[in-house]
Amino acid sequence: MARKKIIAGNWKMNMTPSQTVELINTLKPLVATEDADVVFCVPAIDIIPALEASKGSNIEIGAENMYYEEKGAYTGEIAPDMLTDVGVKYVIIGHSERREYFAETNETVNKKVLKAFEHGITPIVCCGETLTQREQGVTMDFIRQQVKIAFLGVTAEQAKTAVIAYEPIWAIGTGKTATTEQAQEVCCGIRKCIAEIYDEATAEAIRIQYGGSVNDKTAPELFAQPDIDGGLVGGAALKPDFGKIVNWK
Ligand code: G2H
Repeated sequence: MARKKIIAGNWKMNMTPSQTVELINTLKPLVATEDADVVFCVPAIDIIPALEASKGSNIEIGAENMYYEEKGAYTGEIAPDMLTDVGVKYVIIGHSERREYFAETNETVNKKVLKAFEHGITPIVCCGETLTQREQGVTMDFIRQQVKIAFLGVTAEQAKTAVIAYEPIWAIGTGKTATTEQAQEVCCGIRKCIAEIYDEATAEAIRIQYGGSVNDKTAPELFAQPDIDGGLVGGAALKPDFGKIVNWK
């Protein structure tokens, strides 16, 4: 069965709650489609206004992060059932900015992925290499390690529903998109890695996004690749052009 595309916005640390309502009202008619799942991953404080504003539309709301414990003395963190209680369906896990600025590791990513599945939240698991790693020819070794650790203890049935976002760090917010060939090659490599961990059926089912300076010009070619099932979009998800990205065909 053909995989349905999934196009997600990663708002990062942008948009106040009132700006959230305004932006969703603007984007709602522009992102309407039945061809793709459309997810807006927003800052924690924007989740409730985003859910309210997106009612009656095809937009699903996701979080940008989540903690791997149920509750307790973890000042500043968001628990999984806080997300599910209000209707959050997706959570970005292990974005390179979380890894770089907030000391997330492959091990904490794995704990969060397991916890998300335990609560029925679909994780969007991020991976991607630095420029140095690419130049040294170790891109796939590095990403395979990220993916293998992220999915430790995850069942094949769970993995089939997961989303992986391949985001080369050198392409994030830099305006440098990976070439279509580079993005397809790595997404194909990730799918092979999933086949090795699980089986062909799981590899065929899992959705793999490309992320890193995606815009309405680059999206059509990227999303037409056989192993690229959509995108994780940062800067361009905050503009009306996101509608063109979602309706890329
Ligand atoms: C990569 C991406 C969204 P941008 O981080 O996750 O952001 O499209 O701004 O590079």
